[in-house]
Formats: sequence, C-alpha cells, structure tokens
Amino acid sequence: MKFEKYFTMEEADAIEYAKERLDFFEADEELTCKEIGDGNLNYIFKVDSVNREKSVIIKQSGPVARISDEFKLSPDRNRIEYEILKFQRELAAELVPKVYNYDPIMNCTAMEDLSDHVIMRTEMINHKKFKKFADDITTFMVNTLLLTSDVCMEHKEKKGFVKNFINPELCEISEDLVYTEPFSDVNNRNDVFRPNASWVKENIYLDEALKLETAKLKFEFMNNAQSLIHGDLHTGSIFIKEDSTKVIDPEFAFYGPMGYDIGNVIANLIFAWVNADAFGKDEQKNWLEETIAKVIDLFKEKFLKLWDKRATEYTAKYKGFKEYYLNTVLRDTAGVTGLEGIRRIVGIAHVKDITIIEDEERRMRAERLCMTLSKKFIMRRNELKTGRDFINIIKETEKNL
Ligand code: SR1
Ligand code: MG
Repeated sequence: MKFEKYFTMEEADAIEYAKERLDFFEADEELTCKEIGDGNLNYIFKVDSVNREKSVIIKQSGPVARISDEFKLSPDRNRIEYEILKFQRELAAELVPKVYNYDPIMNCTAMEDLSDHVIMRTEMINHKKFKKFADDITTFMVNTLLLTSDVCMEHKEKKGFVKNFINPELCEISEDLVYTEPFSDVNNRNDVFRPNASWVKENIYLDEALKLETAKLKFEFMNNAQSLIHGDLHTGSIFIKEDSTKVIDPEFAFYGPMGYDIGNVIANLIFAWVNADAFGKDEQKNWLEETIAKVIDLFKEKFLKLWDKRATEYTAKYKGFKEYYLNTVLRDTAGVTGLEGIRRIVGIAHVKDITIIEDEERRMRAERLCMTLSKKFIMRRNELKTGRDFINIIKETEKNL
C-alpha cells in the first residue's frame, strides 16, 4: 500500500521499496541504504545487501530540483531517463548501465550500481588520466547520435521518437541556463565570482556580437530535431574506471542538435584542463589536450565510417553530403563548447573543477581563461574542423592571457 501514492523517499523507505517492489533481493535479506546523490535534481539511493555482494541504485525524481525549488520539474523525466537508458544500451551496450525497473507512481528507476566506477569529474579533479576515454565516448556519441538521426532511421519512426521524448521542462532549463541568462545583465539567476564581476559585464553582458551568435545557437537548439541527444553530457554524467566508461543521467534527452552533446564533452574536458593549469599539473594538461583533439578526430572518423555502413536515407548518399553534414555538426560542437564554457562560470550551475580553486588570483585567471577561449569557440565556430583547430584556440588563449 505504501508505494501506491507518490512521496519523496528517505533511506529507510528505499530499503522497504527495494524489498517490496524489486525482484532483486531475497525477502528476508538484511539491507542498508545511503542517499548518495550530489547532482542538482534528483535523489540517488544505494541499497546494499549486508551479507551478499549485491547492490542496486534507486533514482527518484522529485517535483522540484534539489538545487532550488524554484525549478518545478515534471517527474516524467524519470520515464524519459529509463527509456533512453534502455535504448542507448541497445546502441552502445557496454557504455551504458543496465536498468531493471521503472515505477511511474513513485517516479523512480532501479539500475545497476556502478560503485566500482568513480564520477569522471571527481577523477579529473584528482588529476587522473584515462587511456580509453576518447575511444569510448566517441563510440557512445557516434552510435547514439547518428543512428537516431534521419540519416539512418526510418523517418516516421523517428518522428514518433521526437514525440515520445519531447521534454519541454528540462529543455527550458537548458534554454534559460545555457543560452539566455549567462549573457544577460537582467532577469537572470547568474552567480558571478565577485572579483570577475566587472570583467563579465564588460566582456560578456556588453558584447553585442557575442549575444547575436548565442541567439542563433539557441534557435538551433530549439529547432534542430536532429538526433536523440543525451542533453547533459558533462563529466558529472560519466562514471569511469581504467578499463570502463559508463554514461548515465540522460534525463535532459530530447531530439536536438548532435553538437550539443559533443560540445558538452569538450567544454567539460576544458574545465578539467583549466583546473590542471591552476594546480600546475602539466602531465594532466597534456593528456587533456590529446584527449580533446582525439575526441574530435575520432568522432569524425567513426561518424563517416558508420554513415557508410548504416545510412538509409536516399539523398544522404549523394556525393559530398556526409562531409557537408559533418561540418555542420562540428560548427555546432564548437558553439556549444563555448556556451557551456561560459554558462558554468557566469550562470547558476557551476562546476567543481573551477569552484574548488581557493586562491582568488588563480580562480580569477581560470575563469577568464575559460570565458575568453569560450568566446572564441562561439565566434569562430565555422572555422574549427579538426582536433588541432580546437586545441589551437585553447593554446592561443593560454599564451595571450
Ligand atoms: C536546475 S539544473 C542545473 C543544471 O544541472 C543539470 O545537470 C544541468 O546541467 C542543468 O543545467
Ligand atoms: Mg544530471
């Protein structure tokens, strides 16, 4: 009876829920539970068996965001997340966790416990390096993005997906927090590091040319139903260990531009790079530069190969079209790299890579480095076609700041 009407669970409720509702533990098994979520939106319960090495994650969506109850959110995001995880596992098997159950009343999903992995942002702040990352994340992106686009999917089926994964409230969060508020001096929830306040005013809020480009990119985000994108592919949405990468948290998923996911990955690698710069970790910086370049170049290589193998749309096979299409994806990637690079500094939702820098001078430099290079990614997005081009923007900014 207890779980027949929605309520926000506590740890003890999650234990009861696991016993009553999941076909996972024995009825008399002794269980423990810890709420381990540190994201902006949801509650994550890790339920463990005391005597057996068995555990499960129960992720519950509340009606408001954790970060602030100003964000009222449809718990339908939990359904979207469950269905997307199942679907992405078909497209990119080992790179996505297993999901066991979705409960539309309690708005929760039970899924594989990935505690042997660590959140990638944490590992980046610990200045760790992961050899397989560029290969894994590009496989994930190429498979989930290209195979859900009109290039490969039957068009009526794809339109059904567009409808099923319409995600207006979560899209509104991105439209506001990524595309609008960070560039506006009024009507925003921005949270600017005080020593950089006048810099932000002069270089972001008053830069009309930059603002025009962000408007173009916002309309691209709202109107280009290109692929079933993850929608929030930052290093906090990735679990990692030496030989394995798992992409989690696709609750922001909807049909949007491919470049949104790729740009998010690149921007968050840049935050790690800026953090490594602030702490003088040169080896980490080098690895990050190589990885950023590899993500772009491997994405291109795998994308073109998969296109040849799996394109079904007749006109997509015309000579020169795939290269044209890929160039538009790279342009959007560079644009989103810049948007994410600015919004995490100026906007309400920060990243630890930057906020962990305690020294005021270093944090000022780190933020300005991010914002300056991000502006270039936005303004010069049409020119950036290779991994080297992306790195050149970073290196040139580093040299001149
Ligand atoms: C109110 S949610 C703030 C941010 O957290 C999520 O992870 C998304 O990145 C969103 O923009
Ligand atoms: Mg998330």
